[in-house]
Amino acid sequence: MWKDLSPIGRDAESKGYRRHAWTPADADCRTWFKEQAESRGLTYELDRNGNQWAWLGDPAQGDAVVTGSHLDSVPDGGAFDGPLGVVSAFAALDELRRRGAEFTKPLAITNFGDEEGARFGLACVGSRLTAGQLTVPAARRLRDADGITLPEAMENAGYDPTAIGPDPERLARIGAFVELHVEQGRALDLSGDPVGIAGAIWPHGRWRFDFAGEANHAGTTRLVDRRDPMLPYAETVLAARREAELARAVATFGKIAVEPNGVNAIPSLVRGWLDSRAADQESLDQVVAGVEKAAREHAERHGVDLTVVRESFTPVVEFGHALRDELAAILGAGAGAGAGAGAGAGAGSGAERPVPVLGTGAGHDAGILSGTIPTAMLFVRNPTGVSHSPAEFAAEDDCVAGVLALADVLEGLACR
Ligand code: HGY
Ligand code: MN
Ligand code: MN
Ligand code: MN
Repeated sequence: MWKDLSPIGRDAESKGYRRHAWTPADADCRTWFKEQAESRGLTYELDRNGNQWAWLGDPAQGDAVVTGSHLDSVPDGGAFDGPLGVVSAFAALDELRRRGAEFTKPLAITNFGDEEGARFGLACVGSRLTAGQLTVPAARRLRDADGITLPEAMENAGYDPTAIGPDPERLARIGAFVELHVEQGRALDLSGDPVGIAGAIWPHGRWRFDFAGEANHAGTTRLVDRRDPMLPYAETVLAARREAELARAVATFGKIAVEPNGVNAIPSLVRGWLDSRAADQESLDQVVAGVEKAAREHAERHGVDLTVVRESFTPVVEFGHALRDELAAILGAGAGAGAGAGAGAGAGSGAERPVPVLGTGAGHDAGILSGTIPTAMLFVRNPTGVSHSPAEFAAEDDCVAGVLALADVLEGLACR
């Protein structure tokens, strides 16, 4: 499975993945998903928001157990962020069939569309639309760097965008959603565990800072006559780092757009996007307020106008304790690398201690859906701790431990 998926959308030079929503690489991933589903005799379904589902059993029965993740990536993303959860879902089903497990509830495997928001700037579009956390007018206004709207991109990719919108009936038929994901940090590497359970997702958001100055000739304009927006932008990037350190949070200006973007032209506009996250809302508010205050002071000093727009925000996600505790009970101490039915419990890393529960600063579809249905997450050790980069990694043994743990969880939730 992995070898069929891994070449799709991989840049030969950077070795990173460029599987952006509704592009040919995304289409190839979707074809791969459909083939995996149909080759297992699962019922393939595409929902109104372009999310893919592979069903075992009749969804109308209700109380379905669903597992999966996303196949899209950030620019030059890693191989595991998203795909590990989808591949592990199919592999866990194969394992349960090997065990002879008898399903008492419907099971679905999913690929949620546009989780990374790399093309339109908003993360988790597929799950937000489904959960009613993104209105249809707002979704229709999403535009990529070339001015193509989300509906146009869906249509160009052969999908009908006219039906996008909330899907409460679908969610009402789901009893639990469990997403397996590569850890985007080193907590499991430090604790020596192959698998962990998600505790909470930090509150996080994206803010756009528009610094509007005055375009002019780079060579003939005296320094005193300039209203150069690049200067307050640069000072704001440094201020963001300081504010994050003070609040024990994180803040990143990872994306910038400059107009007219000419080497020999002082910019008229510098647009920077801030991604900030913190363990609690108060700290996050402190960072953003501090960055905005600094940005306004620097902009004023350089005679530059500033507009700040909050483009997206996800409040803290505390994964429901009931499902999380059920996972912990199913997995017992040391999930994962065992062999055989229910082997997750007690087998695995050999260290007889509860499966660790981790917080994360990364957003996920499971986080978006947790407002509507019980959701939980499993993390698989990433010894590099790096993510959103080709350096992202998970060792094969740990991926197998993740599959066995997921199989144990699905068996505990959906089988006799
Ligand atoms: O940005 C995130 O946290 C996620 O990877 N979309
Ligand atoms: Mn990601
Ligand atoms: Mn992800
Ligand atoms: Mn000239």
